[in-house]
Amino acid sequence: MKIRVVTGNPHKLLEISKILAPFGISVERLDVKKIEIQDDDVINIAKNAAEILCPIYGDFIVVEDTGLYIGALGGFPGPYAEYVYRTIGLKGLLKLMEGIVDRRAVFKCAAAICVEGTVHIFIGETQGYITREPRGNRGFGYDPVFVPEGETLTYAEMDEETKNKVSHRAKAFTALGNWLISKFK
Ligand code: ITT
Ligand code: NA
Repeated sequence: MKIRVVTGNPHKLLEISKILAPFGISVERLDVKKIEIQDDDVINIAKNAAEILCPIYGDFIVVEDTGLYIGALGGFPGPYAEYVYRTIGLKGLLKLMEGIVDRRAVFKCAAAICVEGTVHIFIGETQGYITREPRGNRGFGYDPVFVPEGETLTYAEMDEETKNKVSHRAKAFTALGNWLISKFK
């Protein structure tokens, strides 16, 4: 079985392909524009984009959207994580959080897949906290500043197998993989 993921982020694509490999599902990139509505919830963003693309590109395409919600900042940057990363960056975010003691945050990943003309959503959430300094050089995006609950290393300090066991994306795509396999076995 093969899925095609609508993303411009090669790191994401690689993670998804490693997460789905044990299910015997291969992953390719679908190089098309994903239309993102403005919404606080990544579920609605992924769902809406998939509903636009499914009638055009058909079954087994996947739209993934991820947000980072920081409690002490009222959920900021949430679905605007990409914009914040591109503008103020990790440095700016850490500056914004100077003096904040409660550093809890959650990564939320929504994966929307088209099957038999219908959009199905799978979500994965990982609680954790934002560090005071960036640590580690693996991964991408916010990985150097995010430590998942129960761990001591940032995502960027973990080897990829470990991140792919505990991450928001791992949870969403493991659920998607299980569902696909049970539906089409
Ligand atoms: P596509 O929309 O093309 O898939 P993107 O990188 O823009 O790629 P998102 O909007 O879903 O993806 O991601 C929002 C931001 O969160 C962006 O800056 C990512 O780098 C970051 N991000 C997403 N997943 C992450 C992860 O697992 N670890 C660290 N940062 C992540
Ligand atoms: Na996005």
